[in-house]
Amino acid sequence: MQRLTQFLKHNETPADLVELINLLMSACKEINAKLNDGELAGILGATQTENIQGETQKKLDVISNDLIKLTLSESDLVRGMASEEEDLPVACNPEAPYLVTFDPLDGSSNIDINVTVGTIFSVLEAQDGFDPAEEHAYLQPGYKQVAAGYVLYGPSCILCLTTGDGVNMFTLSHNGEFYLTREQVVIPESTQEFAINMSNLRFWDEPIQRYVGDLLAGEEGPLGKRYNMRWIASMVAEVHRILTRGGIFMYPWDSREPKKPGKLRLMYEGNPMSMLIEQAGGRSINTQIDIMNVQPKHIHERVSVVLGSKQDVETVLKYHQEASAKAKTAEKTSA
Ligand code: P6P
Repeated sequence: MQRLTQFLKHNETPADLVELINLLMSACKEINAKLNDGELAGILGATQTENIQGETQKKLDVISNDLIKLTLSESDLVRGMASEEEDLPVACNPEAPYLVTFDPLDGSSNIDINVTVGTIFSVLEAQDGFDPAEEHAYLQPGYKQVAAGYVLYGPSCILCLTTGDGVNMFTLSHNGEFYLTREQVVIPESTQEFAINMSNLRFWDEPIQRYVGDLLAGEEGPLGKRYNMRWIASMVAEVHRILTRGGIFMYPWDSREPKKPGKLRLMYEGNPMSMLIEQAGGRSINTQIDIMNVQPKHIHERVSVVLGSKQDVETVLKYHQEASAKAKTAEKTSA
């Protein structure tokens, strides 16, 4: 079995990127160990604080964030970092080559019920002339990422990684090494499994309501097949399922907070997951364009997400295009 570092070197990954990925993994292994201790470590439950997202922070959100922040800030590879749990970017080494954005513990509402959570990370090249303490340094579209991945803290601890040459998965062994367990992952073109939080149905835009209605119509409906549904409320787990057996995941805009394009964050959820999905042959859109083509305006900016098996995502895109065309025609008629 090939170890992570051996695999990356064999695939001619730049040496400093290999070192950065290993640094990130050292922090994630510590997070994994703390999660495994669960109640015994007395670190479950919520803090008294809220993050910039307006979410009450779990103790492990803060612990995971601090672990990654400490590990990266000591490195001469990281010029700065932006975290879901940090209001502002954190400047590190001004000469370093990389920027890192991350969600230290995605799905943390699942921790207290012992359900899968994960760390999501995205690596960008630092641009000279931009202060890494300012958010502008990070506002690069997703196609600029040099690496992206997640560490899934589930029944096993799995690193899913892309450095732009396909998607590979590595499982953590008791000896502390990540071993290659799935190489060049490919998502099936079409699926029979969808993931969306159905409790928001009445708040969705018409094209999403139409698409989900067609999914539920099954064999007799326009999509002509029966679908199954999953919702884990942990994006890392949903994406891992899609990379493993196909599917479509949706967290679209809804009218509960109409000024926000969606619930999920572009820089450290949408973009890294989109790079993985697209590198595995899937598609990832914000219902209008590919998420990795979105020009970020803020580090905590949100994005509508529809990702997974290419054919199914493109059906959602088609429904949105049809709705826009219909609205334009109606506008002309009423003018
Ligand atoms: P809801 C977790 O909080 C998260 O950011 C994603 O991991 C997950 O897909 C989504 O929110 C769940 O949201 O509204 O179903 O609780």
